[in-house]
Amino acid sequence: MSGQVLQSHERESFARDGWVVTNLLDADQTARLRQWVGDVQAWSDAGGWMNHYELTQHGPRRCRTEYFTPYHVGLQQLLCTGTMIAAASELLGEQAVLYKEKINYKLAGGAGWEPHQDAPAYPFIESHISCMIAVDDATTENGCLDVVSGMHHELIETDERGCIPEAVAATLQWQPAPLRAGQTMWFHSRTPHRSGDNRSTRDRRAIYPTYNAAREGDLRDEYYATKRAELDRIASGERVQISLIDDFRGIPVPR
Ligand SMILES: O=C(O)CCC(=O)C(=O)O
Repeated sequence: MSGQVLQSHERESFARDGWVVTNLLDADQTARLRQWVGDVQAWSDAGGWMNHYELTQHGPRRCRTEYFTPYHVGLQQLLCTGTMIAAASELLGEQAVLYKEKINYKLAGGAGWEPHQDAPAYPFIESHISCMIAVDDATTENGCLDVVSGMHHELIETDERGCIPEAVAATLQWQPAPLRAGQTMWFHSRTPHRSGDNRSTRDRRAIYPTYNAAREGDLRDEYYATKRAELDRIASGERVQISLIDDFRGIPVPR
């Protein structure tokens, strides 16, 4: 590893806490990122990408688009080449490859996420890391992530939804992690995290790429084939199911 993308204190923070906030995009790159996410937001449902919706107090809203890199060159290059993949490789300690990607829009009125670790949602890989690239400022009002430091060495027992049981979550030391647009927060697959609803009038869009160790193979197609089949199988209940665990609090849009 050349260690040239991240500074040593950033790598140390990640190793100690299981998460770290980095500044990898400058103002021009951040402006382009916002434009590109706006492009994807304007796509209809007719395409190979996957759009998901939730019912908010303002009506039905798109809550997520995933599997978009095959259809957007700018975002494909951002997530699969250059600084992002180099940083992921440095934190993993070996060459990384993109496993999956999503945009969580969390538009004004959008729902948050229950306390969870990501590892149980990604059954095919052992070594993986994710980041949140803030497209808009993420604040405590519009639903930034809350994280727990130093808990990334163990898998916490899950409840029936695949999330951290309420009684356990209540004992953890949660810390809000607000981000400015363009900042990137890296977090370990076992770092407990959760987020609040967007109680503000401002959208809180963010991109979340997940990378795995290339040594484990390029498992992206396998992941998405399983996910598409699983989401088709699950009849929507009281909440929108957009993950392989039931961590999203969004309300389904009536058909
Ligand atoms: O975007 C958020 O607020 C949280 C997202 C999250 O934890 C997830 O997608 O697993």
